[in-house]
Amino acid sequence: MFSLITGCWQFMLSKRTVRIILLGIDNSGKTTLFEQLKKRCGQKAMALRKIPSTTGLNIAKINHNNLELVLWDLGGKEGIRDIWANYYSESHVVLYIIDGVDRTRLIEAKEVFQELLKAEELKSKPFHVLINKHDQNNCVSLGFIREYFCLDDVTDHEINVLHISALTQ
Ligand SMILES: Nc1nc2c(ncn2[C@@H]2O[C@H](COP(=O)(O)OP(=O)(O)OP(=O)(O)O)[C@@H](O)[C@H]2O)c(=O)[nH]1
Ligand SMILES: [Mg+2]
Repeated sequence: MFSLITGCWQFMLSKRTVRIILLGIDNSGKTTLFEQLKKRCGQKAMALRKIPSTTGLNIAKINHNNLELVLWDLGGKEGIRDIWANYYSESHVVLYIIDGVDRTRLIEAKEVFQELLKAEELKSKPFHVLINKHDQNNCVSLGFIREYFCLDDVTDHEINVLHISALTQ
């Protein structure tokens, strides 16, 4: 999973600090991924199965190959999403997390994603769409999300889509 961060090579080669913003609707697994990344980098992390819903922002700084990675994990509940826009202009890379198991909320995840694509401050920044909870055997396929989110129609962002399991990998 760490490769999804180190995959942002273009930015890493050109900057000393890379700011990565984790977005997605609540319960998609953003904070689990955030804590897992901290743990993988030797930092103190919360017990993964005891993470409460995020009410604001979690920040971590990770040093990797002489680079400073700044992770911003934002709360995804509907009433909190208004604060997201405060972080767009300073961010370099967007990780958009989807719960790949909860089909009842895919439409909401899609609508929120489409709003992000319209944000001027995120224009031309790379998006990594991470279909989380791939440890569950009913997780949706890459092809389904690519089609359902109309990812092939997006022309003004570099978009990568991949499965992850924030909890177990
Ligand atoms: N099976 C499975 N469950 C996961 C995975 N990642 C997260 N979860 C569970 O999903 C639930 C929500 O995880 P969070 O990381 O709190 O989700 P969030 O996106 O940060 O939610 P908000 O802070 O409310 O926006 C928790 O019960 C996690 O244990 C995963 O890879 N697999
Ligand atoms: Mg959270």
